[in-house]
Amino acid sequence: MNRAFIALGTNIEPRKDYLDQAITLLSKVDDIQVIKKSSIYQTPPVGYTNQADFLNMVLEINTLLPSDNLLDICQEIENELGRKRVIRFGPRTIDLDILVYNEENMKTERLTIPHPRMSERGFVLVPLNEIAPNLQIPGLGQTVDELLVDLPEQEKKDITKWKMAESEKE
Ligand code: PH2
Ligand code: MG
Ligand code: MG
Repeated sequence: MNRAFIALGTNIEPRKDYLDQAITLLSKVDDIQVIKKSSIYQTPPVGYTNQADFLNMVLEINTLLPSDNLLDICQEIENELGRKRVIRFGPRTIDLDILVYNEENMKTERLTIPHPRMSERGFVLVPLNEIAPNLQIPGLGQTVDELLVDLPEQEKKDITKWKMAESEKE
């Protein structure tokens, strides 16, 4: 069995529905079990800033799939949920990024693991720290908790736990 962490991000409404649907679709894959879910966080856009705030969260999964097949599944779910690739780092219905896969430290044309920008991103480290603070990031020699402590305050100050408004609850 392989252990992996996947980051989810969305900034096109209905954002919460896109997160829920992505988790449902991942759970339906025979060779994937969702083990842990972080809370949902509201986060300011990073990289391309002229766009709406994101909802971000992180999942821990167990899977029998090799990492490149896991990537195929992530991309199929992004396509199924209407992801259009227009602007790099731009608005999206859903983004599914493999952060960590076992102790792998690898780079192919399609996939780099651990995710190359994860250690700079509060919107990844804050939810990941909630479910796996002691996870060692392969190749970095630091745990999630240590990376988060080292992250500049600027990158984490506007990240808040998200709660669904009363009016939106079914
Ligand atoms: N994803 C990006 C670029 N910028 N900013 C936030 N807050 N959350 C994201 O998920 C995100 C982003 C590229 O994948
Ligand atoms: Mg991404
Ligand atoms: Mg992506």
